[in-house]
Amino acid sequence: MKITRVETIPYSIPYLKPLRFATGEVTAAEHVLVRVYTDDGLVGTADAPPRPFTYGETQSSIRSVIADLLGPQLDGLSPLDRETAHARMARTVGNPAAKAAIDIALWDLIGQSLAVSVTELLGGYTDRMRAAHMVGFASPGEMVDDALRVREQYGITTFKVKVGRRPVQLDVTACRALREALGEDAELYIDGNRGWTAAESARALHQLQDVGLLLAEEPCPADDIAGRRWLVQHSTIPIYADESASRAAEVTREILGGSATGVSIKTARTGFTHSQRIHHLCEGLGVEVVIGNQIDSQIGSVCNAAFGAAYEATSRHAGELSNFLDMRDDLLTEPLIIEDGTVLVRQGAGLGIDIDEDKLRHYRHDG
Ligand code: MUC
Ligand code: MG
Repeated sequence: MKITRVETIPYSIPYLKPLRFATGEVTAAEHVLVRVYTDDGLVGTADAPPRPFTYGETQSSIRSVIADLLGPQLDGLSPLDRETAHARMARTVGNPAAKAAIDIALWDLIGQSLAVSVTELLGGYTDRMRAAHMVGFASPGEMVDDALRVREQYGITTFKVKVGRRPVQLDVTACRALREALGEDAELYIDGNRGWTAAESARALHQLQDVGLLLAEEPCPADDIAGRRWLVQHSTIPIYADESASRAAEVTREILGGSATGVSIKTARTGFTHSQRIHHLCEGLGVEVVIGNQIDSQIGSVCNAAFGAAYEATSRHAGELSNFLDMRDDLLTEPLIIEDGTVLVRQGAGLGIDIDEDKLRHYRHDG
């Protein structure tokens, strides 16, 4: 089986309500559907969500880099030639979502050709993931309503609360209100998207001590090196690296440099191949991991669940798998279901997904 072509389809699906956080907001899923075609008729599929505020990519940059550089480099390779594909793609720096989507589509092809799921290919640990829901900026009352609705409708009991870049007191009030409304059994953690300074983080974490947070993700910039190390040394709550550790080398740097105690893994930026390397690296370093969310569609969430379920370490914590619930629609023929706070891994070969072509025609905007 040889790769013949990579297609990129930009589409836009509005959100029911915007997701707001310290570095920006998302009001529509303006993603790129990536399809890798082969000479024997199989097609690998993936979704690339551009996040300019985190990695600098846009819908058009993802399309261009695939059309001009990454796509042609795959011509004639077998989907199994992943090391060659990655060595060639590595000649281009950056562009994590574009590269991750290609990688995911290759694994989808391998799974389809062998008639096994990606989870089985990767590690096959379990067939399910507990889901965590990300609660964006709003008034504390609205954030509580959002969490209670998600718990009631989907059985989710783990929540990541967005904080940072607004008055610390407002974030503290929101976290307290969530703990009070959700009770002691709910799991709560925060994500600052680099929105606080190290000192603000320390003050907020001190005030939040009785809220019982699992962890604090990217509270202040990892580039503020001394401040961040100081925070990690003094915090009683584990500090997780998200956007500061999006490559294996960054994971090593942040962990060995004392700037983080745990790592968020997101298939939307490291695909399956590099997510696997980060997982193994963290296992070797003795560092805990959590499956994060790049504000993914159902396709992206299927990928995160497929990866998370493959390993013991990634399935131990709830993974962030539910933010597609805020999208008005999606592209899968068979929607992703969250029940009792759990996502089941797709049974089909590869990713086990089919795209609804009518919906794609409706939401695509490439003329
Ligand atoms: C997250 O965990 O930070 C917000 C920005 C981004 O790149 O991903 C989201 C969620
Ligand atoms: Mg984050």
